[in-house]
Amino acid sequence: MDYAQELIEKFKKKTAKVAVLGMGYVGLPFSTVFAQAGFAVTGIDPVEQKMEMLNRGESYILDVPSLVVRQLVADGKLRGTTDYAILKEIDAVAICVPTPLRHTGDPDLSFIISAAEGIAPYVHPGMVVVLESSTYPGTTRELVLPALTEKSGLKIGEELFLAFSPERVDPGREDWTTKNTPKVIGGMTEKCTEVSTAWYSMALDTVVPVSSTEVAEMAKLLENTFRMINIGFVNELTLMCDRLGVDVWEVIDAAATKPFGFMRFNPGPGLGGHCIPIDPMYLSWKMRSLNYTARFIELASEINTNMPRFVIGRVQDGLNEHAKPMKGSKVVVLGVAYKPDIDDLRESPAIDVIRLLQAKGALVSYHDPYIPRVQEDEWQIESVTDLMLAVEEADCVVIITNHKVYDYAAILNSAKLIIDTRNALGKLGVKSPKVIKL
Ligand code: SAJ
Repeated sequence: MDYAQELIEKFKKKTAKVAVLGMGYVGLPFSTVFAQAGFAVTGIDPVEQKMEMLNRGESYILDVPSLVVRQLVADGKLRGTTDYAILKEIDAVAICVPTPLRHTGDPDLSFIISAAEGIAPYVHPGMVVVLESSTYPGTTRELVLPALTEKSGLKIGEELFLAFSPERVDPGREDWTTKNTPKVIGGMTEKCTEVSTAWYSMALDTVVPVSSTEVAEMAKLLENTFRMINIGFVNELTLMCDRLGVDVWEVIDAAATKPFGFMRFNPGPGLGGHCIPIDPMYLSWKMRSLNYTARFIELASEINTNMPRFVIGRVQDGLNEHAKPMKGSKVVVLGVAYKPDIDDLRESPAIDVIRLLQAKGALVSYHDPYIPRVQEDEWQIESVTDLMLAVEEADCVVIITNHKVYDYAAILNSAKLIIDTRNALGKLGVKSPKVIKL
C-alpha cells in the first residue's frame, strides 16, 4: 500500500479528515481556513468552554469572525471536541499548542509533549502530523517522532508522515493572514515533505518546502530573533544617545531616510508579546546544550529586559526636575498591552514598569482601554475609568503603549510631566518641556 499516494489523493479530493490540536490564536484561524477550503475539520482543545462556544458557532479569537465559524459549523465542516479519541478516524493533524518559557527562562515543552502523547494511541498507517508551534531546532525529531513511532512501530515516511511548519500568525493583522502568508514546511523525510506540502497547498496560497524539520524550525527562529536583536540594538542606541545627549528618535528618523540597506526599529520600554521575547530563548537554550553561547541573543535579551529600569530612571529624573521624590508621587501608566491597539498583556514590559515604580514608593495607577484589570501573583489593579482626571491629578504620566485611541493633545494639555517611551507626542510634532522621551 502506498500510503503517501493515498493521502495525496484524499487531499486533492478534499476527503481527508483534518484535526487541529490546540485551538488558540493559531489553531482556530488554521481550522477555519482548511474548513473553508473544503476539508472536514475537528478542533481538539482541553478547554471545554472554548469547544462548546465553537460548536455553538461562536468565535473566541478576535481575528476569526463568529459569522465564519457559524457558517462552517452549520455546513458540518467544523466542530470542536476535547476528546483525542476522534484521532483514530483522522488523516491529517496540525499541532498548534503554546510553547512558553518557564519562570527559569527555560523552554516549557510540556504542551508539545502532551499533544504528541495524546496522538500516540491513535496513530495509524496513512496519517500525517505537522507541528506548528515555535520551538528549538530538533524538537520534531527528538520529541514528536519517538512519541509517535516507538510504541506504534509505524515506519516514518512510509506509513506515518511527520513535518514542521512554523506558524506566522500576527494577531490583529489584516493584510497578511493564515491563508495568504507564505508557509514554510519541512518533513522528516522527502515523502513527509511531499505529503504535508500536498495537504497545505490545498488551503494555503503559498507553501515553501524545505529539506528538513530543522531547517523549518530554524527559519522561524531566525525570523523572530532578527526582530528581537534589532530591537535590542536600538534600545542600546538609546542608552548611548542618552550619554551623548543626542535625541535617538531624531537619529533613527534620519537613518530611516536611507531607501536601501536599512530597516527601522524603534526603542521602547522593553519587549512584550508571545513570540519575540520567547522564541529566541528557545534557540539560545538549545545552543547552550551544545556548549555554544548565542551571544547576540543573550546580549539583546539583557538590554531589552533592562529597559523598564531605564524608564524608571527617566521618571525619577523628571520628578526631580519638579523637586518631587518618587516616593509618594502619583504616577499613571498609559497603555499596558504589549503593543498598541490590542488587548494582549503577555510579557508586557508595562508590568515590570509598574512593579519597579511601586517598589520605589510611587502611588501607581494605569489606564488601558483594552485591559480593564491587571492580575499578577502578588497584586491586582484595575484600569482607571476617568483617564483625564487621572492625568490631571498625576505628578507624572508614563506612556508605555501608544494606543491610537488616546487624545495626546488633551493629555499634553492636562499633564504636569510626561515620560513618553514611544515618542507618541514626537510623532505628532509636539515639542514641550513637559515631555521627556526615551
Ligand atoms: N517593539 C519595539 N520596537 C520595535 C518593534 C517592536 O520595542 O521596533 C516591541 C513591541 O512594543 C512589542 C514587542 O517588541 O512589545 C514585539 O513587537 P512585534 O511588533 O514584533 O509584535 P509581535 O510580538 O506581535 O510579533 C509578531 C510576530 N509574528 C509572528 O511571530 C508570526 C513577528 O514575527 C512579526 O514580525 C510581528 O508580529 C509584526 O511584524 O507585527
